[in-house]
Amino acid sequence: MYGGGGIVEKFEGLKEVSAEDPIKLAEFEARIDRGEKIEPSDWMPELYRKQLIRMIEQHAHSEIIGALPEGTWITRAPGFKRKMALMAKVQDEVGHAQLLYSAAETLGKPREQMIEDLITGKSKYSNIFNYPAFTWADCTVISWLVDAGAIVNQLANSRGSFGPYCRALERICAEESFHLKYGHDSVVHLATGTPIQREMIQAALNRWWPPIMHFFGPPDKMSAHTEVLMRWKVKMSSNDDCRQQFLDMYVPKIWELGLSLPDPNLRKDSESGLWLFTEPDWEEFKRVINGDGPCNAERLSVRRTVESRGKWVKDALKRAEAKYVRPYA
Ligand code: FAQ
Repeated sequence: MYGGGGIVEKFEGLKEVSAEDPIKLAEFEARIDRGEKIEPSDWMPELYRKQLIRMIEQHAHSEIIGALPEGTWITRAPGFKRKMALMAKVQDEVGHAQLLYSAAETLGKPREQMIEDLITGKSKYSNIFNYPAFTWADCTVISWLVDAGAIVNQLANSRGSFGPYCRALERICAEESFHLKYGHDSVVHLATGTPIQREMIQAALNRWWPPIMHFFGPPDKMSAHTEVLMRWKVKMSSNDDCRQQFLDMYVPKIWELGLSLPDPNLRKDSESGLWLFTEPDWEEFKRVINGDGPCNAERLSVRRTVESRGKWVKDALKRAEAKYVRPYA
């Protein structure tokens, strides 16, 4: 389907590394090999800095944009307990963005610039949040399976090399595990409920499965950045490995609930131990991550509105001389 072509041009950045001081580079790589953490004030190759900024920034954007599909369900969540839990979850996601923006800032890119790059469409964020959550069941699938996918990726990377990112990920994973339990409970409730509830959760799974398969990124052979990110232990597990781990952990749980997945070829190969599946539509993935998914325009427009409405707060906070204000009344 994709005939060996890449999602982006194959990454040429490793050439840049040869311009670095070879002694410092060797020391840096030896530290990484020994499993030491690299801190913001330590020497690092420019490419390591650039790659980390790209990845952590995209991750931060994914968290605030990721709060939107579920956020729209807070007012419509079925019952007080679900509403409370969903509200807490959405707040957590926004908190994760704060942690991640702070981690990316330690590498020298100001937060204002990151937000600007998000709302002007220059920076990417996760494909998955460009799809609509039509029903409450869509919302529960996000809470369970998108959080599950996020944990697979982030637990691995929390053991990586860059201190601030790893520390942020450790905290994020702890919170995501609460989201996962909440999401699982919500899905089980629907899957063991009335025929209409079962139908609703099945339809949601059918809708979300293709973007979930895309979520882990393109296959390793098409991935532009995996090689360098794994060499420097930023990524601790490749896209294919994360996808396999997710399938291994969650497909049996989905099937146990009597639900099906919209891929007739999905099965575990007994010889290799690997999951076999129909190749996802990587052309669709490419369109979505480049701005042309069902909800990209809406998601960015919400963020632009929020930025312009909240500007007066930011401006006020920046005015050190306005420490004391006279109340109007
Ligand atoms: N979506 O060479 P690779 C969450 C891009 S957090 C969009 O393989 P890499 C929490 C990639 O950027 C979810 N773009 O890239 C939550 C690159 O484009 P570029 C986010 C994608 O970096 C739950 C190009 O394709 N998680 O869900 C995607 O080695 C529920 C080539 O790809 C993170 O960000 C994608 N899925 O591997 C919140 C974790 N995949 O930059 C609310 C940190 C690839 O050259 C509710 N990030 N691309 O223009 C990572 O682990 C990695 O960056 C990957 C991609 C694995 C996402």
